[in-house]
Amino acid sequence: MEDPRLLYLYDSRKFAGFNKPASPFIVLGIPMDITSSYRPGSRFAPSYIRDAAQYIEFYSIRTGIDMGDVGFNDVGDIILHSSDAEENIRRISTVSSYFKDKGKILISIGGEHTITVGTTKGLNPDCVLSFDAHLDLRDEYMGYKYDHACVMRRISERSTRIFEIGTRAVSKEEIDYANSIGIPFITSHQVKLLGPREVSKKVMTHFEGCNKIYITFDMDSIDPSYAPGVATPEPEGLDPSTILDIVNLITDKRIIGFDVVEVSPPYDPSGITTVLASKIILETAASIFKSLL
Ligand SMILES: [Mn+2]
Repeated sequence: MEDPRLLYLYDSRKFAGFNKPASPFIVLGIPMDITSSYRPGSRFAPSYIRDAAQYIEFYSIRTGIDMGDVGFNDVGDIILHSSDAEENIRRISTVSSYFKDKGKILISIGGEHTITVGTTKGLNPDCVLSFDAHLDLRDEYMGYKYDHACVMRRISERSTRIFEIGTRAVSKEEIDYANSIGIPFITSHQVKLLGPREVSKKVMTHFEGCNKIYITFDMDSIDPSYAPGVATPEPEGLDPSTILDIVNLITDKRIIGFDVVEVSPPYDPSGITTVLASKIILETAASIFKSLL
């Protein structure tokens, strides 16, 4: 009998056209777009990113891995409620837990950043690495606890160990909270001064003893000159090569999943942000696959 958790899935176009059940990688679209405060449209990102992936090379020079051989198993999109964020987090968690039980590595394409509250609930990592311009550590935003500005706060409440990279847009309350419970963050400016090797060392030290690591890529961590089509653009961001270098240095067998969130295709008329999002998915998957060999 089919697992009832799969009832929340509906079929979609495939990531770069891949449909390879034997692949260790599941691709899951999560087009949730309810709490975006500035530039909505992330509900369209899963299909745009899947489409853009079709037109880039699958061979990763960084890792020597041909993702064309490894492939992806794209299982479609989650059926979401149009206004109930908490119900959606429950559904996202339910579907994610199914693929965790199958021993797969879950690649989720958002949607707004709030989806990460659901994927991490379902996958239950003990450590989370977040690339983001924002700390997302607000207790609530506009009176609401399940919001894209509160993502890492909700995750931190499960005693998950967190590390944030690319920080440059924060509130005093968030910095106080991060310091009080010990969430290290490296600003985009510090990343530039330190370089990928030193940054990755700090992450690995903080994640010592972790068994299951999850990575979330908020595309607004990247400078708007490279990634203009995001819900909340923030100047002075990271460059894509630096992010991928850091990922390549920290990736090992402990990675159980990652997501790419906050792309807003209506604000990405050139398509450059969706191409970059699909490139990040390909390169990160290649790094993870290499660590499994
Ligand atoms: Mn953000």
